Amino acid sequence: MKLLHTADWHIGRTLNGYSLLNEQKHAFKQILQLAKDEKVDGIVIAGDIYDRSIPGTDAVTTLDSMLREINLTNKIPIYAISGNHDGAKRLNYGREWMEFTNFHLNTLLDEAFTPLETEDTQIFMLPFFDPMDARVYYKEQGMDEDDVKNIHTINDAMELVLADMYKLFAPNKKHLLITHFSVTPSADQEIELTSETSSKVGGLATLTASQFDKFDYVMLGHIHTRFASPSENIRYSGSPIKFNVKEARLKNKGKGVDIVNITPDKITTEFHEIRPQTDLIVLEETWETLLDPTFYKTQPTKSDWFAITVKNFDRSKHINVRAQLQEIYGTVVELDYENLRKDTTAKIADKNISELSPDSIVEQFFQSVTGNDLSKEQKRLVDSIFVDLRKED
Ligand SMILES: [Mn+2]
Repeated sequence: MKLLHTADWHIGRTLNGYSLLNEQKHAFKQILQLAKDEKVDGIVIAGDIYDRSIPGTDAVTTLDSMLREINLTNKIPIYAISGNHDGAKRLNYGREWMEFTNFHLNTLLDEAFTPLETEDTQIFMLPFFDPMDARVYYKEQGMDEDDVKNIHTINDAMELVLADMYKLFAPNKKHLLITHFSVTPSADQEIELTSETSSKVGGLATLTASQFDKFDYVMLGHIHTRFASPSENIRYSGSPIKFNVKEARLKNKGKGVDIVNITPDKITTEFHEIRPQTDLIVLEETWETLLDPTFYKTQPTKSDWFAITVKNFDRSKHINVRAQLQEIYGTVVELDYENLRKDTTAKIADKNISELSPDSIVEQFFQSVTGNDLSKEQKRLVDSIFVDLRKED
């Protein structure tokens, strides 16, 4: 069995207000062509298909035509799960009838316990979920109330989920997992090349590779670079395109997808690069250099996008800085000046409230307003409110 592993498409994403749709379409064409050339048995999309839970109409029509082209025009099966950016319930729309064309889509925890079976392989598809989802699920499964309340972290939840999956393992078959989480090589290691998500916050705490070692191969989404892959058999494909300047800065930046070849004796991974249509070029130069023709004539001006930091710059002495740079370079998606309170912007960008679990938002809010931590009783109350809310969802 041969699968193409990709993740984190984030269709509908913008970069400082600039749409990335054309770039995403360009990457998609290469992914589809590769799938056809390699005659794969399926395309795995390991979560964060859309950039947001309520995607814009242009994002919806773009994704629709991509999936149609894979699955209807080219009859290639799709194995997709939702990530933390997707709206699980919305994305679930059409799930049952899409099965008829081998478009397999899991967005809810309870769907993860029915693996897809081929003659020699079981494919488990575990969408992103948080500890609260696990509480709701296990409560519905009739788990003891006290045990349900002991599910606090994603580690607690994952232990239960994986144990239940292992029970379903058919002997003599290969076992694959598709999922969307931060997974590190070992417990004391933190992932530096994170997605926009800090690996330490709330329900998004990291998992460790050893938890998954009963699987023959794990295809991950969530972290946008394949260099964060925790092991040879537990792999991030990374996103097909660069989404921000931080990513463009990374030296080992080639974006792409994996071709995973599963045979009875071994599983091999082959990386295939996806070339950008419009690359994102990061420049950190002085004003004099930036305006010097001998410098900018060596740059892909007017074709690629630029993120520019002007070094040693006294802004008060210049006007229309952006206009001047755009005149030379074309699209300047980000303009920054050296020594201008970089610390504060970094902090704000780190604390993306949508990445926190609901209970930790309440905890942090309470902490910042009162200066005190929630008491045990208060925590219990917050927990039960969220469990009840989730049931109503
Ligand atoms: Mn992502």
